[in-house]
Amino acid sequence: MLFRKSSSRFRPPQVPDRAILREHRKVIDEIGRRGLLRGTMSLGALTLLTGCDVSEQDQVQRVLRSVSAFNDWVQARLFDPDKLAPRYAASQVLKPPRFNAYYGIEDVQPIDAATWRLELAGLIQDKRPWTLEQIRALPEQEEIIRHICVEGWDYIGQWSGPNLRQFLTRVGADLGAKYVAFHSHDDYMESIDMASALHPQTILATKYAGDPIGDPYGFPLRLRTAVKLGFKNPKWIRAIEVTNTYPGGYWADRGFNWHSGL
Ligand SMILES: Nc1nc2c(c(=O)[nH]1)N[C@H]1C(S)=C(S)[C@@H](COP(=O)(O)O)O[C@H]1N2
Ligand SMILES: [Mo]
Repeated sequence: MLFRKSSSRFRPPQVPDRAILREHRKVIDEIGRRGLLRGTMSLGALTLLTGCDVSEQDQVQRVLRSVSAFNDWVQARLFDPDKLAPRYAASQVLKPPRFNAYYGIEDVQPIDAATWRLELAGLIQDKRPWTLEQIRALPEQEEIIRHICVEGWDYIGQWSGPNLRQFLTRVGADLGAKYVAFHSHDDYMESIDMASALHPQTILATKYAGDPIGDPYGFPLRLRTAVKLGFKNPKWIRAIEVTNTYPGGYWADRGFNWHSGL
């Protein structure tokens, strides 16, 4: 859960304090009035966030503001779904990237590239697993895009690797299916809608800023899509599954909106 990080800035979830709810009433009301939260966070998740203690109020405000900023960005593009997300200059890229996971960086378990395989499951014709060498031999696409985390921070990153649409096409995935689910080595699972999987800025990233992605950031393979919030970009992928059965996801199962993106 959001609150289970080993180096957690949050207390465990608890009944929100009325005074704290009052403190945040203004920003919550503002977001509610503009219908901004609707797309990203359930009332349950918001209630948990407002359960943070008084010293963490800045953090709560940052979370709410980032959700609101992201939703503004989403709304601005709703009328033109084919529009690409903004791309940035290489000089703006954060090096190294900023780490996040539902646990601390010291608990990251590095993956052995030699034994790693990408498994394929579900509505895919050719389910032969892929080695890292085979993945690296595919044409690469680079995206310099903004990564936005609902915890209230963002950075511009430079990711490259095979385009997901091309990969799915090549392995004979049913592109008319509803969902693409990504299973990770750390028990994380997130899934996205097929339209987002096929978006031109959705890639299977093997590199960050031109070098193989570092262990904490998802080595050897992570999803990077410009049309979803940070948590919909699974790291350390071990399997890709195409399915018509709603797969849910790590954060969706904990109250965040499953779509969380365009
Ligand atoms: N496997 C896995 N992927 C994950 C997570 C995780 O805990 N496990 N955290 C997500 C969240 S909340 C964010 S913000 C990004 C952070 O990616 P970064 O460390 O490369 O910045 O990874 C996402 N992908
Ligand atoms: Mo995140």
